[in-house]
Amino acid sequence: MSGGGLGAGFSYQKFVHVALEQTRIRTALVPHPSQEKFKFIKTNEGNTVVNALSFSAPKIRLLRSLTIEQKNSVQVLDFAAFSEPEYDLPIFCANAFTSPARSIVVLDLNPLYDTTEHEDYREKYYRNLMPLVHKHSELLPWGGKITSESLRFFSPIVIWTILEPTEANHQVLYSAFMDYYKAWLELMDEAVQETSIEKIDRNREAQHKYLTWRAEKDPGYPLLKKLIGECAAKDLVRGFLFEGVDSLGTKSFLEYFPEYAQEDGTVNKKRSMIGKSFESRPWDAHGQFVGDAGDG
Ligand code: BLA
Repeated sequence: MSGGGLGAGFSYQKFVHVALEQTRIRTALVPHPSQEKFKFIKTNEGNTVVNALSFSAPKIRLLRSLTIEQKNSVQVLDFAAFSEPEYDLPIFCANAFTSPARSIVVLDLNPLYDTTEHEDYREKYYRNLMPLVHKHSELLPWGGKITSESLRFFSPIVIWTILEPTEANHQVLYSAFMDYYKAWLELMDEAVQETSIEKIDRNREAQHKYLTWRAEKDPGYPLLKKLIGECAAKDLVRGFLFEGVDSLGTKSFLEYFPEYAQEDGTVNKKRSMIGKSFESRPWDAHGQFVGDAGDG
């Protein structure tokens, strides 16, 4: 590859740096045990720098960030925050994959509970956040058809977009990222500890289900495999990115998502059983799910 495209030189390090600064204003971060284990990640490609950071804090079970930088080429951000099961807080999720051709972005406060099924959960967290998506969706428009299964992990304020990797778009994304992250920190600050064991168990299982999904089906996995090898990529996914998948619960992927079962009992490697859909944003301005209006 020659020179690289416009924009592929922009780094996501600043996003992480400022987000951690904002977090430290509100709470005390301590290194998460996974940080030491994944401090040095060796890649198969000399021009690639991988940075992995993880912390916990009161109320926050895991705050972790992974960036991948290839000079003038691919830039990756995977930043997420998971609360302790005593809270039903949404999961902060910022994923960006930038190549010289385009940036693929998901930015959301992923709901712990499906917001179409659980109206109370939608009201509790998203009603007041709808202005965020109104503010940012003009410059960060819906990215078109998407793996249908992903929708249940998205909230009505999700930013799913595909951008040209320009400096201007990098700034737009930075601004949305900070707004969304500050909104999450605000929710975290206000969150009140649940005392009912039943509700805590339910939160833990919901988080485990989410981790189980992403540890198995995340679209970043093939690239990680190519960069660091299959074994190391598996370790990174289960022990760092989606840490908790092996400790928060005991249910298997197929117990949560039986539609992926094959006749021989193994998990279907396809990312989607239903295929892609949702040509346009499937929520209205109030956060009500309207589905795939175009396809009827
Ligand atoms: C593509 N990444 C995508 C797509 C989505 C996401 C929606 C578009 C393809 C699709 O519809 O599936 C991201 N999907 C998510 C997220 C959730 C989800 C965040 O369900 C959360 C619930 N992306 C990364 C990382 C890498 C990466 C860390 O986040 C690389 C290390 C790469 N994402 C990547 C690549 C593509 C992609 C290469 C395009 C190829 C493809 O579509 O498979």
